[in-house]
Amino acid sequence: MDSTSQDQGKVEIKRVCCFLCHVRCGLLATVENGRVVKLEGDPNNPHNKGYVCDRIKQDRWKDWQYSPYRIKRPRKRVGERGSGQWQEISWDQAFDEMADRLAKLRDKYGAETLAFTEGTYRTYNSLHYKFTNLFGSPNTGGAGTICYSSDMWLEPVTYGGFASDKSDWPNSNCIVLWGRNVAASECLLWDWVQTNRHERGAKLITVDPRFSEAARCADIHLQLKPATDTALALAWINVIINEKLYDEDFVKNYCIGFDELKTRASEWTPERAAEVTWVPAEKIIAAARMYATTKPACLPWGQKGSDALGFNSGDAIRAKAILRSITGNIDIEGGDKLSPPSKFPPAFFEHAALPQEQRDKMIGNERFPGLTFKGWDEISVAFPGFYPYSNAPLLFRAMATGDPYPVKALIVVANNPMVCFSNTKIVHEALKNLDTLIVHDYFPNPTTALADYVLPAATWLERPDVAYPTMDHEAVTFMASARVQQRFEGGHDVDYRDDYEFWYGLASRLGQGDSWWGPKAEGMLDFMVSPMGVNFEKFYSDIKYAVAPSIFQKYKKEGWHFLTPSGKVELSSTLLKKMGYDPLPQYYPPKISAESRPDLAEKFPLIMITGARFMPFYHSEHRQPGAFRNLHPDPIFDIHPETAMDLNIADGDWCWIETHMGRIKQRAKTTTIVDPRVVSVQHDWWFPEREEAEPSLYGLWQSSINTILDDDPETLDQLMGCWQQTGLMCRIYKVEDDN
Ligand SMILES: Nc1nc2c(c(=O)[nH]1)N[C@H]1C(S)=C(S)[C@@H](COP(=O)(O)OP(=O)(O)OC[C@H]3O[C@@H](n4cnc5c(=O)[nH]c(N)nc54)[C@H](O)[C@@H]3O)O[C@H]1N2
Ligand SMILES: Nc1nc2c(c(=O)[nH]1)N[C@H]1C(S)=C(S)[C@@H](COP(=O)(O)OP(=O)(O)OC[C@H]3O[C@@H](n4cnc5c(=O)[nH]c(N)nc54)[C@H](O)[C@@H]3O)O[C@H]1N2
Ligand code: SF4
Ligand SMILES: [Mo]
Repeated sequence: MDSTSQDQGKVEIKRVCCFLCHVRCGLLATVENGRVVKLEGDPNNPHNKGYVCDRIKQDRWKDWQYSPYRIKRPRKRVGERGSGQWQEISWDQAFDEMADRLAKLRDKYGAETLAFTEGTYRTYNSLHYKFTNLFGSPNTGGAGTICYSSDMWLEPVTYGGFASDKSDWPNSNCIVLWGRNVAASECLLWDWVQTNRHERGAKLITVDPRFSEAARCADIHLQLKPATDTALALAWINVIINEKLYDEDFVKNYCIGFDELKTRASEWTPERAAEVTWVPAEKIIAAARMYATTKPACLPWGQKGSDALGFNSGDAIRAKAILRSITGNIDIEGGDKLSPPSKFPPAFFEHAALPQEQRDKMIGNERFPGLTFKGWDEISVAFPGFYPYSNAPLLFRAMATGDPYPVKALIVVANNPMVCFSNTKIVHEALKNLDTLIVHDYFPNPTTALADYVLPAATWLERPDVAYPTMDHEAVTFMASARVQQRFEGGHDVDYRDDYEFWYGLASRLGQGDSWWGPKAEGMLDFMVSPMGVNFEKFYSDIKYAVAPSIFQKYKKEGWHFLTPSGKVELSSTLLKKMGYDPLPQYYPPKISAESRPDLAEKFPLIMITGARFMPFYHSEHRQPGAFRNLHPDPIFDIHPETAMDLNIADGDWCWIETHMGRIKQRAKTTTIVDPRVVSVQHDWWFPEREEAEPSLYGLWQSSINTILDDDPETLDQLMGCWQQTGLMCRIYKVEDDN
């Protein structure tokens, strides 16, 4: 399946999975002489059925895959950290030196001195656990805390499995996009919504402070005040209970804690919620009725209306889980399917290899236990292959200060911490204070700029995979993805390695070799598909796609029970109570808001959303000059025309966006998609065309909103550790003097 020099002169069509976003469409690659010349949707792929978004359709991927900006060979820092002085070295030298440094640090400080961060699960996702567990460190952290993983933990707390990532979009009669705008974030899913609406007439409800692309197609759009989601959800629960719109049979037979829930929800009349959320009471009632009475309905996961809320994140996640439950939409066709416990073999994670005394050292264990080993141990029956996270804000503080112990080494794979985490100043201090920073990526970026070793990653066109979409409506879909692009282009001095080879290279030099599957990813993939009685090559040629059939209403089966402590859906959670937390959701204003910080309210009168997705960028990616950046040369924030007029700001003006942490600048776009009291600021901006060395770091400090967002532990969700990315406070003024 590899495209090698033997392929000279051949034109072939091969199947490959797109990893440009986590939807993961199946593609057909036209390969000429080992080089991909065309990508199009694979019509036989059961997941996307030929669909592709503009990133592929408009050939924009070519300016990414073939970008002259890519890292070509391993580099080692030779000057001061961040000085932009590098020496190119071989992979062997890099592996030898990195392994040597990590081993010495382990001897000096203990294995917990090594940390790892990840981002959007864009590669072989569990290998960092395997490596760090075998190394002896519990400190794997990343963006998951504010993306997905908190839901992956709190939903099982409620119903013993994860359901919001397996909503049955195509078969639902009512889809609720709550803090989700798949029209710009997961385009295939938007295609499912549109097809369903046009062919089956599904209703669409959107809950979004912006009048987003999805909102424009909605039957009911609730334009709420940012970060008041839990109040709104509690009011829906109030309406659904008071009007007896809940599924009485399901609640009676399969749930516990209904009376306590009823008491809590009674505090949240639509009128009270209207004051908090800005949404008129009649609209709250109409939406709650539509959701509860249109069967089946689904309420898929959304990052902004839950994980991004900071202090109130966990409550919002729980409130939505309760909505799915009391309406009886859990695990039914057209509702939110309950995933079975993960069947990934423990060999991918090696969690058992980490001794308890090391687990106990995980940073965040005490303060924000939800996502740490401690929290996962509580729900291990529901989720045996689990995803523990060190809390990132605490992890960076440990790197910066040595408290509670020195964290002196960091490995970063498929993540860009200098751009993606809040409070970049702390991240910067942290990375500057490391002994060893290792980054494996496609492109140089503000994080690689601070590294000791920068390793060039092979793209998903250059690596094989058994890929599975992270957002799907099927129980599980697997697809074979061939390595279609030749890695070593004739005449070009490049030496890319995929993520498996990266981990294996390090692991084998640190005595872990026997626990891995040999030097190439194919060994791991053979192991992965072996339960199907084939090797990877056979899987690619014969099986191609594997879809597990969905089994609905498992709870009706004799002897089956929800994988919660009580065996029922826990509307009031016995586990949260045992852990000392409120067993029911409650609304609290975010810690960074006029309500919580009256001292800042006058100075920072506008409410700020950050990071609403837009095409075709993906987080901090695609800023390199070329077919992506041409569409968005500059960072932009949305502001209502009346507010702009009050502030004497014209469309296109460069403006300062200031918070209590500092200021950045972006260009104003005047638009009525935001309320006059709200602005929406793009995230993750940096400028690959600018200087790499400090203090520039590719112009990072100019426009990246995360440089002026707070991650003070007091402001985080106190169980999950989520930091706040919306409902924030800022002021805006025109840049008059651009010095
Ligand atoms: N203010 C604000 N901040 C946010 C958000 C927000 O809404 N507002 N959103 C947050 C969310 S939800 C997330 S998930 C994070 C994401 O944050 P990040 O994970 O930092 O996301 P990316 O910028 O996509 O960075 C991924 C890096 O991985 C590299 N990469 C991609 N694929 C591979 C691969 O296969 N192998 C290797 N080795 N490298 C690869 C890319 O080149 C890129 O440099 O950002 C968060 N940050
Ligand atoms: N183009 C593009 N696509 C992406 C990404 C990307 O960076 N770019 N990132 C990927 C990743 S990692 C993720 S996690 C997903 C996220 O996917 P989504 O959750 O769909 O992404 P967002 O656009 O961040 O948020 C959705 C909507 O929430 C709204 N919103 C903002 N604040 C609030 C609030 O307080 N409450 C409510 N209810 N809504 C609010 C925003 O206005 C936005 O329209 O997107 C993925 N897809
Ligand atoms: S929607 Fe995502 S996975 Fe599908 S083609 Fe576009 S970028 Fe690739
Ligand atoms: Mo995310």
